[in-house]
Order: sequence, then C-alpha cells, then structure tokens
Amino acid sequence: MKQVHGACPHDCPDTCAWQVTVDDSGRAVQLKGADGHPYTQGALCAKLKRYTERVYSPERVLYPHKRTGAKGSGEFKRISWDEAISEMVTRLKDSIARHGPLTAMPCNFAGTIGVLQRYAGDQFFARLGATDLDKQICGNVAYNAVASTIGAGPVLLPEDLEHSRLILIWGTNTVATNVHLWGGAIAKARKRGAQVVVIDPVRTPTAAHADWHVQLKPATDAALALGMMHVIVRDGLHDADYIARHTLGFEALCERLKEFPPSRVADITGLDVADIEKLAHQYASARPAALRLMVGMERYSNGSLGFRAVACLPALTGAWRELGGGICHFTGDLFHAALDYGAVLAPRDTPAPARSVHLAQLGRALTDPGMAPPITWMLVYNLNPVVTLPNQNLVIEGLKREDLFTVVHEQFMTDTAHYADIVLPATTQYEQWELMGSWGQTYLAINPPAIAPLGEAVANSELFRRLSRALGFSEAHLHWQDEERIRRLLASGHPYLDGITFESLMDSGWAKLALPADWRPRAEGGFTTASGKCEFYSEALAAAGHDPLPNYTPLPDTTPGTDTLPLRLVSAKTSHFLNSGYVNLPHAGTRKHRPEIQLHPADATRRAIASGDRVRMFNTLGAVEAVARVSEDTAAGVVYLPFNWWPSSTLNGSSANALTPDGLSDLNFGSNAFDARVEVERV
Ligand SMILES: Nc1nc2c(c(=O)[nH]1)N[C@H]1C(S)=C(S)[C@@H](COP(=O)(O)OP(=O)(O)OC[C@H]3O[C@@H](n4cnc5c(=O)[nH]c(N)nc54)[C@H](O)[C@@H]3O)O[C@H]1N2
Ligand SMILES: Nc1nc2c(c(=O)[nH]1)N[C@H]1C(S)=C(S)[C@@H](COP(=O)(O)OP(=O)(O)OC[C@H]3O[C@@H](n4cnc5c(=O)[nH]c(N)nc54)[C@H](O)[C@@H]3O)O[C@H]1N2
Ligand code: SF4
Ligand SMILES: [Mo]
Repeated sequence: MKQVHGACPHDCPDTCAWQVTVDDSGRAVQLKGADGHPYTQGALCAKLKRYTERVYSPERVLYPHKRTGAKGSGEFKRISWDEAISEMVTRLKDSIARHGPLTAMPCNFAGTIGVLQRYAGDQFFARLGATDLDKQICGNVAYNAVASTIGAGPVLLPEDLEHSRLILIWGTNTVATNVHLWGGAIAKARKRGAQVVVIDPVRTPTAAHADWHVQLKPATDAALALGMMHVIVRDGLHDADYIARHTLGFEALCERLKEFPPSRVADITGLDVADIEKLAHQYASARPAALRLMVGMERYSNGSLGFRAVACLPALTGAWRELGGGICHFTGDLFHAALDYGAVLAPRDTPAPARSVHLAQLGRALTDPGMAPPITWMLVYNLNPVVTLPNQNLVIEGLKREDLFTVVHEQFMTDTAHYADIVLPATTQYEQWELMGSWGQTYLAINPPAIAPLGEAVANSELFRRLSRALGFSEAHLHWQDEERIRRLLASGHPYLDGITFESLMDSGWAKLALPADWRPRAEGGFTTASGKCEFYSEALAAAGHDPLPNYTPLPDTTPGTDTLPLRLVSAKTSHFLNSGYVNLPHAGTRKHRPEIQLHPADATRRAIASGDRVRMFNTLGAVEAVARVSEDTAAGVVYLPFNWWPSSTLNGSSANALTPDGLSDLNFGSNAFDARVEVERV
C-alpha cells in the first residue's frame, strides 16, 4: 500500500486536496480529503468521495475509436493510437491546404482546471495559427464588472469570512457549489453569531439554510443594490471619511441614487419596501459586513450591471476597513501572480490570433455560411459543448456537418462524443501529473500520477506532444514533459511562493500561498483602478460608451430566439453533479435523481400542472420534456431546471441549454443564457 498526494481536478472553487491509497497491484483502493488541509478539512464532497468509481467506471473510454455510423448515432469501432493520430494529421493538413490554418479550432474549457491539463493545447494551437476560442462563459462578466469598480486583484479571502458578522450571499448557491466555504468559514462565523442573508430568485438549499432569503426577480440585482445605497445615504449610514479618501464620483452617484427610491425598487425587484430598507440598514450597521459573490447573476444581457452596483456597496459603508469586510470573490489572480504561466501559455511573441469565436456562440460559428474560412477541423477536450453551451440545437446542427472533422478527447462517451469522427481516451486525475491553483481559495496542490493510465488513455498534455511530433513541430516548449512544466511554473521567484518548491510540494502535497498576514487589501484604499480609488464614476466605462455610473436597465422584452413568452428560465447548478460531470454515472445520475422542471404554484395552477406531471417547456429554440415539480422554491414567473443534465437524460433528448439564447451580455464578455423566456405545458 502507498499513499499518493493529489487534488480534485474539477472546476469548483474549493480545489480540495486529497490522498489516494494505492495497493500493491497498482490499483487505487481508497480516497480521502487531505489530512490537516485547513480548507478541505479532511472531507471531499459527496460527488468526489466516489471519484474512484469514476476512474474505474465501465463507462470509461479507454481506447481510440472511429465513427462507423451517422454523426450522433454513437456507432464506433476501436482503432489504434497510430491510426487515430495519422487520420487527425492527414485531415488537418488537407483542411489547411484548402482553407488555411484558421480552419482549425480548439474547443475546450474547464473539464479540468489544473494549470497543466487545462492549458495543455494553448501552445499547440498558437503554433498552428488556428482560430482562437474566446472562452468567456464563466466568471468573466462577474470579474470584469467588479474590476471596473474596485480594480483587479486582491479581495476579501474566503477564510476571512469567519470574522464577518453579516454575510450577504448574493447570487451564489454556496451549499451546492462551494461546500467547504459553507462548512468552513461561514459555519465558524455563524457560530459566533453572524447573520447569513441569501439574495436569489430561487429558494436554493443555501437560501433554505440562511437566516433570511431575499427572493428577488431575476436580473434585478442592480436595482436592489442601488435601492440599498439610496437608503444608506438617505439615512446617513455611509462612511463619509472612507468615501472622501478612497472613492471617486460620490456626488454623481448620489444624483443617480435619487432615481432609485425603495418604492421604485420594490416595483422592479418584486420585494417589499420594508425589506429593502431592512436589508440596507442591516448591511450598513453590521461590522464586519461581507458580500459573497460568484457567477450566478452574470448570465443575463444586463449581467454586468448587478455586479457593478453591488461592488459599490462596501466602499460606501467603509466595510473594507475590517478583516471580514468587503467583497469575497475569485482568488485566481493570486495564482496568476504567483506562478510562471509561460510554462503553459503561448510564448509572448506569438502573433495575436487572426480570428476568434466566442464559446457561447459555437453553434453560430459552426453553422454560419458566411464563416470564411469555415471551421472544418476541431478538437474538443475539457468541454462537453452539447450539454454546457447555449443554443444546444444549433451546436448539434453544427456538429452534424459532414464537412467538419471533429475529434473528442474524453473520459466518457458523452452526448458530445457521439458526434465525433474520432474519440480519444483521456486520463483521470489519478493517472496524470497536475499542479492545482484555485479560483476559490489560497492553497496550491500537486498531483503526481497515483496509478498507471487505464487502457490507452493519455493526458491532454501527452496528446498535444504526440500531435506536435506527428506534425514535425520542433519548438522545444511543445515537447516539455509534465514534471518539467510544473518546475517551471513554480520557478517564478514570486514572494507568494516563498518556501514552496517542487520538492516541498511533493513532500506535503499542498501549501498555502505565502500571503502577507494582515490581508485587508482595501482597508486604506489602494484600489487597482486607473484612479486608485473605488470608482462609483468610471471614466473607462464612459470612454467605452457605457454608463459611467452604476445603473439598472431591464432585460430586453424580446431576446431574439426566445420570444416574449411569460416565464423566465433559470438554469444554474445542482449539488448532485459537477457541471456535466457524473450525470452518466449510476451512483449520481439518472438512477438516483431525475431532471425536474420546477415552477411556482401560481404558474402551475394556471396551466393545470401538478407535481409529477410530464411537462413540455419550450420556446422557439427548442423544447425540454421532463417531470414537473410545483413548489414555492422559485419566485412566481420563474422556472428552474439545472443545466447539468445531459440531453440523453431527459424525456425528449433535449436539456436546459436547448432553450437558452446565444447572445452576449452587456459588456460582451459572457453569455446571456438566462435571458431565456419559456412556456410550460402539460403533455
Ligand atoms: N445554462 C447554463 N449553461 C452553463 C452554465 C449554467 O449555469 N447554465 N454554467 C457555465 C459554466 S459556469 C461553466 S464553467 C461551463 C462548464 O462547461 P464544461 O467545461 O463543458 O463542463 P464540465 O462538465 O466540467 O467538463 C466538460 C468535460 O470535460 C471532461 N474532462 C474532464 N477532465 C478531462 C481531462 O483531463 N481531459 C479531457 N480531455 N477531458 C476531461 C469531462 O469528462 C466533461 O465531459 O458551463 C457553462 N454553461
Ligand atoms: N455541485 C456543484 N458545484 C459546482 C458546480 C456544479 O455544477 N455543481 N459548478 C462549478 C462552477 S463551474 C461554477 S462557475 C460555480 C458557480 O457557483 P454559483 O455562482 O454558486 O452557481 P450558479 O448555480 O451558477 O448560480 C448561483 C445562483 O445564482 C442564482 N441566480 C440566477 N439568476 C440570478 C439573479 O438574477 N440574481 C441573483 N441574485 N441570483 C441569481 C441561481 O438561482 C443560483 O442559485 O460552481 C462550481 N461548483
Ligand atoms: S468538486 Fe469541489 S467540493 Fe467536491 S471534492 Fe472537488 S473541489 Fe472539493
Ligand atoms: Mo463555471
């Protein structure tokens, strides 16, 4: 028996460190959360406790396969790696001869978020001169809108929430998506008497466990934040000293706040005036007061407005002064500062990509007759686009194109893999090298392979080395081995890595970034905006043609493709799955759970729908059939269906993203998938 350090590879803010026990035959027999790790606290989430079942699942793809039936039929035959690589290279050369290198495109995202395997293809595709993929479908709107107000970089750290007296969990489902924050710092704060308020149109498990659930209408958060600021200033609860020293545009902001009296905000948000006043008073008087944000309210065409308005609050009340006050958001910047990403990203002197496709608009790019040159060669890895991208039916239409050569590198025969010409077997975290940074906490972890690859599975990094070799690419960096890349990542000399080396990580498995002890990055201002202040008024936004002040604008009445139907579809995450992962596994998927379309009793009664009825939810983009669940968990007018379910797991072969539009959000960073309007009927 041996113990091997490692860490969870999934796109989850917790980035748990783990320990795998491997027996003498080289088989992993036990998995547990890393002992002594202050964030993981020895426990993995329910999904990952059974990661070993994922690794050894009979559903794993373990050998290369080639399509024998029609695209989508799922009919494949086994081939060798040599055949697979040779066909990929032949098709690539043919495509490039006909259309030039822009005809090739990677199609990847966050199936694993380790530094090595996430970015494994970046250098290869840059060398090729392929079409670039603009991968802004998670967090970019949230990040950029907050940054437009307080600047990029350091925020309140998740662990410091334990010092907070009030935690506003704003548009994030912590109990489901960020378990260790809920069971860790937030639980500690509550033990000391902190209040937890959840602001969400859905009564999520987090809302159900909070002291107070503020159930507003979707996409009205900016109005709520402006209403709170109105009350705070009106009642003199703002911090005049902090505002004078560390903010820009307070007078202009006050003019704007006049437009948001609680009565108007009540009309917009569907909340009571008394609740808006109470929330404002509670927030302004609690010390320290924290806002916990993630990504939940970004997937709208007014998505950045909510984040921008909310981000103004802590400067208005001076909440940044205390440890445990301010905005607790992404920690990824710390790792981007600490590690030398040159080890995995395209060299700095690589010419800018000549063309890029927004990931939220993959279906358009694959079907637009005006795309010149067309995409004819695509390599999908770390992504399950048929499930996770908006406008599912258009994505599928694109994948069905006979003149598109698609390779899918996967652990499982997903609904996407069914459309591939070639399916390649990918390793799991037990079988590969990885260095894990985190976007939700401050610990680095190393993950050497615990077991040999199963079958003929290879890691993303090895796939790109094989392709580079077959194409005769001679640049040394394309052939760096995984261990060498990890050593390079760690060789930045950045102070956050003081005392952390490859050897020390191999010894301990994980290490906290060496951050300064007093982490109150905005206590004395020091905002990283152009002015160095918290920008209630933003010149940069004005120059880019946007409203320089925080504002609320309603969603458009009609979003092309989803019509003016009466109900809004929120399709966020569920605790059972990790994005599209685990839906196909018996211990988590359809044998244990079923997809349910959740709607409010008022909406259900009007349509004579009862819990358990088979219903059809539709708009002009598509339709999903599933079982109804009638409950007050959603606000009236809102329907909820987690996006994680695969099309093949519903009653009609379509899942939530069949109904989501493929437009972009207001600052054009992200998707407007939650603009979706739908109707529901009994079938
Ligand atoms: N409607 C709606 N759509 C959404 C969202 C939503 O809330 N609502 N959320 C969005 C968000 S936040 C995100 S992050 C995206 C997630 O979208 P995806 O990145 O597609 O999600 P995952 O299911 O995590 O990963 C995709 C695939 O990667 C595979 N994979 C895992 N590890 C490896 C590996 O090492 N190598 C290879 N080659 N493959 C691997 C997995 O088996 C999985 O099938 O979805 C977005 N789409
Ligand atoms: N179990 C589990 N954990 C996960 C994931 C998973 O799929 N399953 N996915 C991981 C990934 S990739 C990410 S990015 C994170 C995301 O983590 P979160 O941001 O917590 O997750 P979401 O489910 O996208 O959205 C959170 C909440 O936003 C709410 N919401 C929707 N519209 C609005 C609105 O207009 N206003 C407000 N205030 N709230 C709104 C939704 O109802 C939902 O409850 O979770 C990660 N962790
Ligand atoms: S999915 Fe998240 S909570 Fe679960 S083990 Fe992985 S990092 Fe931890
Ligand atoms: Mo995400």
